[in-house]
Amino acid sequence: MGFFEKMFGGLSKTRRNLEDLEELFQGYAPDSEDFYDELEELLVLSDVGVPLAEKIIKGMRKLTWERRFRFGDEARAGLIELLSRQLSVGDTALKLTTKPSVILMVGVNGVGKTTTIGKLAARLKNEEGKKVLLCAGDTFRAAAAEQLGIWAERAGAEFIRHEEGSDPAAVVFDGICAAKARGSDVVIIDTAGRLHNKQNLMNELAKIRRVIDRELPEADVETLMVLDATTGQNGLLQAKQFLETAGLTGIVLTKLDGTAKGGIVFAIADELQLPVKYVGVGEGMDDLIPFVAEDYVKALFK
Ligand SMILES: Nc1nc2c(ncn2[C@@H]2O[C@H](COP(=O)(O)OP(=O)(O)OP(=O)(O)O)[C@@H](O)[C@H]2O)c(=O)[nH]1
Ligand SMILES: [Mg+2]
Repeated sequence: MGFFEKMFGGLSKTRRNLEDLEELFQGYAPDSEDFYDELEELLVLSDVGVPLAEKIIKGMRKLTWERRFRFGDEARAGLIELLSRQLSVGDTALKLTTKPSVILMVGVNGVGKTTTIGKLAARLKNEEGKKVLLCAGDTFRAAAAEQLGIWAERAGAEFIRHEEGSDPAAVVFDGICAAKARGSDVVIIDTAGRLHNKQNLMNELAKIRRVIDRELPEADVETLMVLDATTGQNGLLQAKQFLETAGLTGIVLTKLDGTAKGGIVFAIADELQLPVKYVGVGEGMDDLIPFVAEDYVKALFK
């Protein structure tokens, strides 16, 4: 199955939520206020957020006037264009040019960090021929390192862990040393799910970050925040905190398959000015898709 088909499948719940949109375009009249009201309502329903929905409506009015839309098809294409443009905020590709380079995976509890690392390791190895090392920076629970170890084996990646309760920054230090010694291309660091308002955990994250910067000052570092799409707008608040502490370079949006709130990507781009780099559409190894804005928007429509 191609990426577009997977994305299309993953967005089925959101698309169902937007079904009325098609009807709206069928009965389209450029000067109908109902059209704009209903469009705004649908956008809010799929978790675009009120401020951004209003902005999109404004943009839609402007485009309609500028291009003299008369038919539903024109308006539909205009909306797709507007929404795609909304998602252009930086590079969606991972920048991993140095050897080694680092991916630091952060986010609150249970959003899918460890699973995403497993999927990503498999992708980098199989698609790009990279030598990947997974580093168990989640020392909070022994089970966390075990879970990552299983993914390392599945993905054919190397694996570094310490005992439960040890200092995550020390594991990261070891992971980086091992990567240098073994000639790894990418070190992916798992971290404990931390609540953004737990100051000590956020400090721990900052410490990990300092170790990376000290040991690999020249390295490309991607700090990806994993966001659970089912949490919708709430996730945005979390992301803002992580942005301050960890200096994020992008977002991975997981569990799109389980939600009708796929509109959240627009709010992420708007409020965080960060690119979504991957989306998760299931629990399997292949269920991680590189994010392509235009495909995403097209998959929202039938
Ligand atoms: N449906 C679906 N489930 C997912 C996806 N990504 C992760 N999951 C599931 O979400 C659950 C939590 O995933 P983990 O990877 O353990 O999440 P985590 O962020 O590492 O959790 P903690 O380490 O406890 O903070 C697991 O059951 C995963 O299989 C996704 O894209 N779609
Ligand atoms: Mg985990």
